[in-house]
Amino acid sequence: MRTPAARTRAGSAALAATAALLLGLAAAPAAVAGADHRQDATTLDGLAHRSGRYFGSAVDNPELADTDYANLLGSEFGQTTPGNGMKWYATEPRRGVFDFTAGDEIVNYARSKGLTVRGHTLLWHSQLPDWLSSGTWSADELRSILKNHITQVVKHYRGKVFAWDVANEIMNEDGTYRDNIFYKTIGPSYIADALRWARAADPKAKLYLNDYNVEGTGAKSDAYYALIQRLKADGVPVDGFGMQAHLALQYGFPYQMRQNIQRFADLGVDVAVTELDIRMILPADATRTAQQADWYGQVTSACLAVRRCVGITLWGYSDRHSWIPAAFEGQGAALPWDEELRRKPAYDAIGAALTAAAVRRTG
Ligand code: G2I
Repeated sequence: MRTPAARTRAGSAALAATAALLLGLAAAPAAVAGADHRQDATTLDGLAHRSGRYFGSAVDNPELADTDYANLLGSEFGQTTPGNGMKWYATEPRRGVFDFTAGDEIVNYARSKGLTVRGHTLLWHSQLPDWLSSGTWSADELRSILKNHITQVVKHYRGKVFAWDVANEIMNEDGTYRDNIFYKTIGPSYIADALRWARAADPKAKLYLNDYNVEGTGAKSDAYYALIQRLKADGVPVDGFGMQAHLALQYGFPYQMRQNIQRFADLGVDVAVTELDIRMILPADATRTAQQADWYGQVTSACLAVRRCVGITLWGYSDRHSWIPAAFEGQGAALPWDEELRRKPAYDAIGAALTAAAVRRTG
């Protein structure tokens, strides 16, 4: 539950007033005891909800101890994704020995704040436990290890996680399969099997393939398009395509993002923007910050233009906690909130795009 004080954070009023004006409301909806942020037009998630979408942010376990950060996460967003807590190294650190501590902590936090949870991720080439990546496995052994992992993790979170990134980053840039341990040992059938095992463990969770550099049309997104088409034709349970959207100003906006989202939707799957951030070469200046805001607005509009684009998740919402400076030297300032948790122009651009879509929907 949110306190009235949390609902009247500085700066909310301007966005709320714009939203209320555009929506023809006399004022932003009053804080009603028991109402959640999905009804609150002063938050990004509340605005997204008016178009039937969620707006979320990833969170890593240590960040929950940052109270200001955790509180804002809980009040502004309607969805979260554990940044690391549900990965294989965390959930099955020893073969057959499962540890759900980190994932549970985020699920419990999310429940206490009324946020939904996307599960990330059941299989990936990175952050595997040593016992798995350094072992030598036959195809049958690895298949059974993968089946057990997926079954245990998905069952544990049944009813608590509404969507899973079942397979993460399984393609190369040129559209060939990534040579991960599963592909090398089992061959491409591991993808369909993983989806089937996840479905068996939780028939209600939405099952996604998820990757980066697939936001625009190109060889990599073409490969996913063909793969999802084949999986569907074979009756394999695939429900969604996750576009991570780790964008960088210096590389240009993804080519035909809206059309690309639309073609996946036309295949009969949901699309989600799952890990959005827009980095730049530092230092951030007014021009770059303005361009970044424009891009945040464009991504939001591209998603909201397609009915089956179900929501947007930032990969962390503030520059205070971001993976980027450690991964890309000299780059950063990628999120809509700065290190002091102050809103940047990107925040208003997202709000404006969400508001415009809500007006189109109600108008
Ligand atoms: O790399 C950005 C994301 C790309 N898509 C898949 C995501 O799962 C991935 O997330 C990031 C996390 O946000 C980082 O926090 O994945 C990284 C690993 O590739 C995570 O970084 C690692 C650090 O490299 C480790 O040094 C650290 O021990 O996080 C670990 C746990 O804090």
